[in-house]
Amino acid sequence: MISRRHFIGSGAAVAAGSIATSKSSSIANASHAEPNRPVVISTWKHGLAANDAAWKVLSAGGRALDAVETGVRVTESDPSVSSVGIGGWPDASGVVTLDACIMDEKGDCGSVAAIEDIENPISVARMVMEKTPHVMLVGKGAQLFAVENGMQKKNLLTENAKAEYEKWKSSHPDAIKSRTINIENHDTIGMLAIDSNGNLSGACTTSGMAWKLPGRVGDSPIIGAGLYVDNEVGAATATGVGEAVIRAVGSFLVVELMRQGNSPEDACRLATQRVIDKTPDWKQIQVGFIAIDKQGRTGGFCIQPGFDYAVYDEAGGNRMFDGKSHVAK
Ligand code: SD4
Repeated sequence: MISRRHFIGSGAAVAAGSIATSKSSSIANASHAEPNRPVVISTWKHGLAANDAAWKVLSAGGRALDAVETGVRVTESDPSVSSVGIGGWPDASGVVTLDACIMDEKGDCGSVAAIEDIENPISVARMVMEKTPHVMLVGKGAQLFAVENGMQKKNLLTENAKAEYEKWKSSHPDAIKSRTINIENHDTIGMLAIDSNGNLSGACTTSGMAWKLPGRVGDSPIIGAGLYVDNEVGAATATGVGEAVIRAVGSFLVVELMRQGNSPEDACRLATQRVIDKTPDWKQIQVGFIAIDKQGRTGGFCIQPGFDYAVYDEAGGNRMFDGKSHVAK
């Protein structure tokens, strides 16, 4: 099955060297003599509401780490978002499993994967980072850790998500047996922020690909793939088909490209080009990155048109940008 955003049908016009630009991100990318701070950037339209919450923290002089956790919790707790937290579409057996990770200015990080019945996995990821000697907890252990640290278990499968699942299941009765991964549109939230002290942090949280094989984990909780922060250089996060992002160690790659002197947008463009080069069926998938650098410049780039992201800073307020894409609109 082809998804609306991450998988496309055949016949997409490939722009040989041409780039689709429906709206310029030049405001956010204008080079500043003085660093632009604070700034928050996040993936997709649900990023606007998440940015609003993050901005409250940042504009009060708060830490980027608190801003990104606060921001993405809004999306996790919104049952109308079918790709993150409560309301997320389940796996092929009808179970909602969530993945999330967080990384701060010190290079500390925490992550949870395939966690069930916990609405805000980003806060569990933060507790893994702050309260354990580990980076990543998965499945039952992650859930137990969350409950022991005061989080409530809750049914995350909303009536709407259940109805979508039943619709899908009735048209794919052998989906698990045949080990076919049928992937629908899923829009992870990745958020990056720089605070007024110039410190960077990032968070990424998702219910992963809808109808995934039980046990499947994508890029979103993998440090370096779904998210990476280096306080000397910048930060990046990914959305789209996680398998392709993991293979390219995508977010780490974006940060390394910025370290080599590329702007955030150029780094995202070069990293999505790398994904294309390494993915034989790249015309069928969507991958997008967003990035922020130490100067507070932001940018994004994707393979297919249709990816957008939200940026909030003092000069421009909270607004959307269309991600430039390798494939023309
Ligand atoms: C995954 N990267 O699980 C996630 C899905 C996603 O926007 O980003 N959707 O592969």
